[in-house]
Amino acid sequence: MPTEPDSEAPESLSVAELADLLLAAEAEGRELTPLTDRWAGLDLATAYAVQDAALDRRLQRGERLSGAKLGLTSVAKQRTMKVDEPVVAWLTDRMARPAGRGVAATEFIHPRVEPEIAVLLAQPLRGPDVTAEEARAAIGSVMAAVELIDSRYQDFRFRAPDVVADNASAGAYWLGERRLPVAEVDLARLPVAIRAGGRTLATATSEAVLGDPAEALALAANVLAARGRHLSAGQVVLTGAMTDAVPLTEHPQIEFDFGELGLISIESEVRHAAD
Ligand code: OOG
Ligand code: MG
Repeated sequence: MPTEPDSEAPESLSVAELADLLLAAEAEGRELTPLTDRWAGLDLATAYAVQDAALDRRLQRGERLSGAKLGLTSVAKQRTMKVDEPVVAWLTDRMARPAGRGVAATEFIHPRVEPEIAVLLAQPLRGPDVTAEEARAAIGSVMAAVELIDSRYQDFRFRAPDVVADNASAGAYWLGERRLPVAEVDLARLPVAIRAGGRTLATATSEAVLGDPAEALALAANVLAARGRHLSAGQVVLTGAMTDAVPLTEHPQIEFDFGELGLISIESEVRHAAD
């Protein structure tokens, strides 16, 4: 039976209004139902326009663009999230967290953390038609990273356009302190082990990321090119989770051991009202 669209139905919202809706949900820690539940016509191009409009708002309020992230570049993530295409989103300096500093779970709706390989670009990268080889040549150094994702949608339930509009669930990220020149690592064979409470929760290698994180980097440049954007030298790119994400609140401390790239330990703190 057809239902009357209510006054808040996304049909009646512009790209700018959808960006505001998602940013307000983030600021207020409020969950939304997927936009596509009410607006089946929301396509990827419109969703990327919403993502770009939200980035403009972030920059207007003083955040600085620090780079880009990929999402859903591993089979593990695609299966769990039930979205089988990689997506690209923006990172700002506000999301960057200093190494060794804990995180307050109460800052977020339902935070999950996941291991990633991060690259620091020495050269700009402009699509279309960037190959993995060209992408690798643009990398200066390689680092371990942990991303905290915090979908603004209830229960992390979304379709591809929803998650694109929501900046691919970006919440926060930590970079490992050890930076290795790209020539000194085997980019497609970097290991990670996740440990918590004396147990190993998961292990993987960077091959899980589209076969090679350089493929993910090339994909980012090519997806950005479709809307006239590119990656700049000095930017960081998170190439996508190597394993499923771990709910932050299930463990007071989660260790991500990246072998030669070092260890990132995430401690979650309970923040008190007076803080
Ligand atoms: C979407 C973001 C996925 C990744 O690394 O695969 C992502 C999500 O799972 O909420 O950041
Ligand atoms: Mg991620």
